[in-house]
Amino acid sequence: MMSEQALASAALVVDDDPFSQELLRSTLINLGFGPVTTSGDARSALGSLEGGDNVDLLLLDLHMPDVDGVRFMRHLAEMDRPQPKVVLISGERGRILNTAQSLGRSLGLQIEGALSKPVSVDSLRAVLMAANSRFTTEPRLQQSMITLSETELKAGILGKDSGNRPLLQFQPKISVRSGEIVSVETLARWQSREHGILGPEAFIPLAEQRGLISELTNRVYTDTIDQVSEWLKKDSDIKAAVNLSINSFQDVEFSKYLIEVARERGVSCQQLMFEVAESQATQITPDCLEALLSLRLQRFGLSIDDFGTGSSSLTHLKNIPFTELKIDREFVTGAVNDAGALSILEESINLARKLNMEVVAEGVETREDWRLVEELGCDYVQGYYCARPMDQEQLLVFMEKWSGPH
Ligand code: G
Ligand code: MN
Repeated sequence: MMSEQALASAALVVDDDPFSQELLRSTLINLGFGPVTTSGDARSALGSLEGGDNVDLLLLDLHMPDVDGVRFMRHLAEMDRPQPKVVLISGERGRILNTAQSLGRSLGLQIEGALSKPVSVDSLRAVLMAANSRFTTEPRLQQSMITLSETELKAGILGKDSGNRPLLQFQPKISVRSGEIVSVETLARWQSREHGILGPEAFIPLAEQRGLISELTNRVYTDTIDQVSEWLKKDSDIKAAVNLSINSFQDVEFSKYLIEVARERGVSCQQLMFEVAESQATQITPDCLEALLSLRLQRFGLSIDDFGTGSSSLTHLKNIPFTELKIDREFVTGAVNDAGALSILEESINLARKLNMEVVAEGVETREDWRLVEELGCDYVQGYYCARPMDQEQLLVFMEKWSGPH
């Protein structure tokens, strides 16, 4: 039996098949859950969730006659209540389950995994254990509904309030061949007096809406360069990558600004890299392309981020001077046991090779993940197995201690 206090305890099974309902219920009880309720009727299950029934874990069948699992997820996401963790269940295998998982996550639900019927105690335990270790070991950012106010955002960006301000975290990128730290990705967070450290969803969309995104980007960029320049003074030539929105390049002056700031601060452009999400690759206009090209000519690195989640075509990729491809963690974490993810991972690596780009695997969480991406020929690894995002002081300690993966 798994330790109860570490796991969610109240569970709800929503499945129209009474036999499967009963099987799932006894499996959950076996795993130490309780109370476990079951429902064969999606509408009434939604009603009781809406009514405030306490549910920590929801097992949801994707195929039900009245409201199918996908519509169920949509209703659930719209509810103004604490969300249960969700495990999807289906008679289907592979792709449908994967697509449903991605869809659920894009709706903002906490989808912990997806299982094919018949669900065994072992498979359910594995999904819940993975979820559990993620939840207990990761000091989760507040992924809640918390959003800053416009006043807080402005004051913070302008540096008027030291307890409420943008904050940089860094996640090391490690060379698979040498095991060395070659660079870091800069991740924007928000230090809030009231709520602690907030993730990007709490302030990036707001900054975009209110026209403050370029101030924020500029702040992140200059802080990153200052950081790189400090490392250089300590004889460590670690590179840094900054995430950019393709929208920033609508302003033709933006790339000039990026070049100028690096020059002013005496940091060589080769030390810096920009990451653009693959989902934005289709929005690259001739103006953006020109900007990217001029950055490339200055020898900044250009990376295509979250690869596999967007819908860029080979033509898009071929025409843009990317130097690096970062495979989204969806296709890396646990890929050994997921045929769909594995084939996307392999294909992405082949594509990067053909286009002469270096490849980074994101979301390497275990030794097994590392071994797989090493075997498949990835150049770099980023992920919890080596290092979580950390602040500048923690990074210095990490750089001292790091002696390769074990
Ligand atoms: O979209 P982008 O790849 O820039 O996202 C980076 C985010 O991924 C960071 O917020 C970071 O916390 C998270 N992250 C980094 N490594 C891992 C990992 O190994 N597993 C998981 N689940 N998340 C990770
Ligand atoms: Mn990134």
